Amino acid sequence: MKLAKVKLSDGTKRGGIVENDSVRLLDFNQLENVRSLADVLNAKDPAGLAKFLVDQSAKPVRATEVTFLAPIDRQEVWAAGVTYKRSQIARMEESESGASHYDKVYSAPRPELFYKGSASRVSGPGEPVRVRADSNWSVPEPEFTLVLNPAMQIVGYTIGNDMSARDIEGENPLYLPQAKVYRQCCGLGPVILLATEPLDLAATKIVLTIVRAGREVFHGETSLAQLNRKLPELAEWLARENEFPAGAFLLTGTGIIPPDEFTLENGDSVAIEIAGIGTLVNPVVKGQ
Ligand code: DO4
Ligand code: MG
Repeated sequence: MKLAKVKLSDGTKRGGIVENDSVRLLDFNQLENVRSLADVLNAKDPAGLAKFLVDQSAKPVRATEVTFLAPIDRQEVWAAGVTYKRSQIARMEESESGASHYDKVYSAPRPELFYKGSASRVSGPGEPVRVRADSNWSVPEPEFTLVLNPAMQIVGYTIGNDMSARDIEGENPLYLPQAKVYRQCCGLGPVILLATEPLDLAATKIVLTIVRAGREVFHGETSLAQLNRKLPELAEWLARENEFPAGAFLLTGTGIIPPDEFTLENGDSVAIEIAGIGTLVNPVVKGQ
């Protein structure tokens, strides 16, 4: 089952179950303790609860007639890094002083995990993601993203874009928070696929396409089979000595990095497709 947050043509925001090309709207006024998509995700049986909440008085709406919003409420967003060989190599190349750190973290038992933001820094489908005005080398990072409940169980999957300033991170690894966390630094959406079926890692393809002035300027592909960590392992490390009362999103790292001469420009369009989930498309803005 796929769940989403949508905005209707009259401006109202609703939860929904996405089925093929239509959305069945949810009514969050039926249960006192279920008022948001996060409340559904954090329940014992998200799929059963979502079915119960379907608004029987509303007809399904066409997916093309609603705006999909970032499927986040009060959860924190975190990210894992250097979880694919491609990322390890690229990081070692971009950082003279920090190369050995990336090498070590790729194979160390403890993964790299960093805080990426809260809902205020997240862009939903169609909303801009940002290149920092003080960066001249920035890329999108297309990442399979775990949706975790407060018990840190994996309840769903979505698409994440970990926007990254490679020049700032490369200058000094201690600048990582500035390279990674700023306004509009993260894309999420368009839907959450509930984790009810086992995942076929090799079939879970991740495709990144970047379009500039109508022309494709980058295309890259990988799959979850290339991920050097187990998904539950990443969730377990994030949960250590930590509490997430509202749950969390965990981006699991990038396996696609454009060539070193590539940087995003104002007006580019970034599309990330993950098999089984959908496609997250965001325009790029760069401040002056
Ligand atoms: O070490 C820096 C960040 C790595 C990262 O974001 C990734 O590999 O996806
Ligand atoms: Mg990343």
